[in-house]
Amino acid sequence: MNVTRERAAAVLAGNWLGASTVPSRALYPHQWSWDSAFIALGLRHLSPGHARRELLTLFEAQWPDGRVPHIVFDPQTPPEAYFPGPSFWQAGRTSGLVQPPVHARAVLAVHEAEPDHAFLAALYPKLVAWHDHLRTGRDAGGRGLVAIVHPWESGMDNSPAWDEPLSRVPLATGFVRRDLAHGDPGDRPSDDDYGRYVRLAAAYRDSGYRDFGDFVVEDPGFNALLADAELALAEIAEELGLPSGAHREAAARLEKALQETLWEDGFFFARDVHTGSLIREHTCAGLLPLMLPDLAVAPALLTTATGPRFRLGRVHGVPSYDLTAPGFDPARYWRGPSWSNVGWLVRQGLLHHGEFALAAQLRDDLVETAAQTGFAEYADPLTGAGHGARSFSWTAALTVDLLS
Ligand code: 9YW
Repeated sequence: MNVTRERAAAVLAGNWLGASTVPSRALYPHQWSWDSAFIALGLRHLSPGHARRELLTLFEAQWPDGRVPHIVFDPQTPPEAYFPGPSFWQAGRTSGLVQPPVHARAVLAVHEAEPDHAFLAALYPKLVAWHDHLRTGRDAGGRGLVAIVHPWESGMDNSPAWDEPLSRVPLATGFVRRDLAHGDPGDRPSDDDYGRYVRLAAAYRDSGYRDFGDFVVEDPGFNALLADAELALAEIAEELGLPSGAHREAAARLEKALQETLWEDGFFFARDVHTGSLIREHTCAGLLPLMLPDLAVAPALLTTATGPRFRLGRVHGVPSYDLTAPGFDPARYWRGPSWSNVGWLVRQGLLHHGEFALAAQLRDDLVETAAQTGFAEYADPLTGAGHGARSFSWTAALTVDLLS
């Protein structure tokens, strides 16, 4: 077996809790929603049974209203290991936010690695309920797009696109950040960001996890991933001998809404639902619609991806933020560094749009950067240097997938 693949497999084995995987032993010692989907994409090659368990464990924590929580807390882990923990969320053993819906794609991929009808049949209705929850409960703008109510829901916490809507949120005080015990403050969100995250999450919690609050945003990344997930759900339905038309129609509606309402000047921007305006920051979320095979504007989006803002193919991975923006920071979390999950998703998009050479180059770079950084959480796009946690689960899992 390839040495890098073996090392990646060892990272996953070390982060396995028994029925799910932690993103990182020290920094994120519980189960995270979209992490689990990416982790399952790697685990399926090593042990399909573990991959199925990972996803089944996550969906066992699904709420009756269909939402899949962004964190499922591990009861064995001491409460002080992570903030905000269960006592903050007051929602049993989960948080009340969500993360990008990449799960249907992961479920399908796990089934493809080792066909298991019972697994698909168990998860199909849960995935339908999850997507219905987003579609019916989150269309705050009435444009047929899902709105997120917290930066954590985007999976890209301190994206520069959130600065403006977040500036309306007052700062919370009187809490202790646990993340700084495990990371360089220069690699992490700022104290002000954290104060606003906590305030916003507390307000959402106090509304019974129902009301749209101060931060309501249509994110092109989240919506593109939901459209892709509907396409995956259509394939799952077909495998099960069920009608799939409604899923394909849902994907087409999302794609149309993305193009009609978030596309401008060669890019997909987020919309601040409170002001109705687009937030004109070029972040990697705006590249994720490349995942959609029928995307009419793909050639123009590829031009932006390979142009000066992202320099795809000429830097390491996919920068999380515009390389030409004054606020670009190669080390700070979602304000510049390249993340392997985004690289993996963009590579899928390149394959869908016939960019095979660029896809192969991206794949080689993702694998090499992961191996050289000890499977870092994120990397400097200009130098390839690792930042954040090491032995990070999705970096390892997606390396396994790219090498399989
Ligand atoms: C949080 C676990 C998560 C990822 C997110 C990343 C960060 C912090 O860590 O979020 O508390 O949710 O931004 O994408 O899922 O790895």
